[in-house]
Amino acid sequence: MKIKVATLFPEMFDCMHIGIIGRAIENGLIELDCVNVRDYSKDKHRKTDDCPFGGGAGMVMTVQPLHDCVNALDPGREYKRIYMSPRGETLSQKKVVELSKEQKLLFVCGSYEGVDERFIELDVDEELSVGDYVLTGGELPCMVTINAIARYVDGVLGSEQSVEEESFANGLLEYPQYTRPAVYEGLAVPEVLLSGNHANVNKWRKEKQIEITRDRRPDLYEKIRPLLELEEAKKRKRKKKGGKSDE
Ligand code: 4G4
Repeated sequence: MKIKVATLFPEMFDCMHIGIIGRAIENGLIELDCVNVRDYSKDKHRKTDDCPFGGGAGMVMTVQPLHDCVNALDPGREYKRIYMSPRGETLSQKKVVELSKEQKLLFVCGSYEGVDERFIELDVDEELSVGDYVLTGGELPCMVTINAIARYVDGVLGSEQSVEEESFANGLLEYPQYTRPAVYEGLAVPEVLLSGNHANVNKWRKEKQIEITRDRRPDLYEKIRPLLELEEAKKRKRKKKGGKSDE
């Protein structure tokens, strides 16, 4: 997957070369190219902002450097162009999976009070937000989005780590995890996890997922409830027929 980023702070993206995403870049699974919008300013002082028409506080990024930058990076309009903005569509796991299917993504990070609206009109395919809060720039939201997408690129996660089994894949929050030691400060790991009975382990984990989701995220629980009720009904039917349960 090819990813380009237009930003006034390309150095912020140095941290993308650490850890799992860093390894994916090293292995050529992801190509990340971060470019300074300022390099495209035609102003003699390399200015990239100006005061807003109509007045008001703060500065607005001017259209010329952004337009020239994006069209130098993607002259053939081959990239899906995404502008990080608090008024964009909220990023969800569904949206992450959708974006992970693209071959070419170009992110634009705004600073100050945002960008001249004509840039969005001319050069942006979609506006994307990482949540209902305001940051000083689009860089952190962009990195959050790239990180979430990269996990779905083939080969990025090790074979043991799977994106299928995790939280949100089945609409439920994660079950509690434990590792050695079996007792710490008097706190023991739940018995069933040491039993070696995989069917019982899976049953316990699913029950915990449901309990945690119901308690912490009633909104998610209500969405998944019809599915859970369907599963319960199927289980009852199987029991009646005397068939083998999968749990
Ligand atoms: C566009 C318009 C994204 C970009 C205004 C960007 C939060 C998010 C910015 C601004 C951002 C988000 C400066 C308010 C840059 N903040 N929620 N800031 N502001 O995804």
